[in-house]
Amino acid sequence: MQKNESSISFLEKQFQEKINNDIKIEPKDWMPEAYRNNLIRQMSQHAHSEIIGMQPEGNWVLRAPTLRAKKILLAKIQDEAGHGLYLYSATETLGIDRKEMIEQLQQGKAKYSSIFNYPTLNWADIGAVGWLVDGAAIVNQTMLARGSYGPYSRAMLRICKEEGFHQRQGYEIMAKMMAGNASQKEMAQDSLNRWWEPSLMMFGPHDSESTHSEQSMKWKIKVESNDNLRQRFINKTVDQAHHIGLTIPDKNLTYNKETRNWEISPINWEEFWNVVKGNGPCNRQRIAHHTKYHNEGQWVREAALVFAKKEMEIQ
Ligand code: BYC
Repeated sequence: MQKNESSISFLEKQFQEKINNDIKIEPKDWMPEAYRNNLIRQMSQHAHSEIIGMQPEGNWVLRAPTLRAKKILLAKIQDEAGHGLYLYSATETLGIDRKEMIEQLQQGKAKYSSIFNYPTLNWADIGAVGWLVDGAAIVNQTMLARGSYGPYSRAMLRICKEEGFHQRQGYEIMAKMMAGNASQKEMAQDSLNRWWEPSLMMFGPHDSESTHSEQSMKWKIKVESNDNLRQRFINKTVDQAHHIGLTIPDKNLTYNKETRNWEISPINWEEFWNVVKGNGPCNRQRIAHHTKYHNEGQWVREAALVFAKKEMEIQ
């Protein structure tokens, strides 16, 4: 027993040294169970966010204003599905099955990003999702690409490249509307008013309230804090908004010349936790929709398995 404990502490020490020296942890390497479980939690949440995130955008495919806009939106949503697939595969390398992850999502045991519980009410919202939601995701994921777990960090590299296009297509929609007539401008501003604060919440609670940050940063599952990333996003986005004539919906927004940061009003954390706990405007709708279409796709999964089995028999 004693020997076992000392060999585990030796392995833990070696593991931490690898992390401190920026050597990636790979699936077959030894890792503490808590590291594995923390990664499964975060990566599966991330995968679910990509998949659930297709719903608010899918709502506008049939109503996109031009064929060009429809083609771009379809390609973007398809990219999000791809991100979900890379992330489910990367999470499976930790020893959990995709079926189990999906059950956890549908039973409310696994989370997905709070942002996808808000509705897309008009075309400007598609601009706001690309500009703000993908914009926030890039800031967060560029950091995650430097994380310690090999398959997760490598998935982030490709995902970030694709998110770059997504962010620009969203900003293009907003810029076009801001160059349009009065009602188009009003629609774009109204959309920013509704999506601004929820997009700031994507980065999670303040560092002082974040349960996982301390351990996750020690293990380099995250390499920057929630508040740092949120501030970086605010600084980038405020300038982008002003550039096209949008007003950030915060009467206390001020530029601090010393810190070179845009400072904002306190965030409504009560709303955030309410949404995270399942009581946002669309939480129930999102899970019901996922469950319905997942069940309807059962025959496709069965057919794919039979096909794969037959192919193996032929070889
Ligand atoms: N929403 O200790 P903390 C996309 C939870 S999709 C819900 O700071 P952590 C796109 C947190 O899970 C890409 N829950 O947590 C797709 C924890 O609860 P549990 C979306 C949140 O993990 C389609 C508790 O609060 N990006 O771009 O250290 C169309 C305490 O938090 C949220 C990702 O998924 C939230 N916003 O840090 C368009 C990024 N925030 O788990 C676009 C991957 C916190 O103990 N995730 N919670 O029950 C992360 O980077 C980290 O998990 C977070 C939070 C920074 C979000």
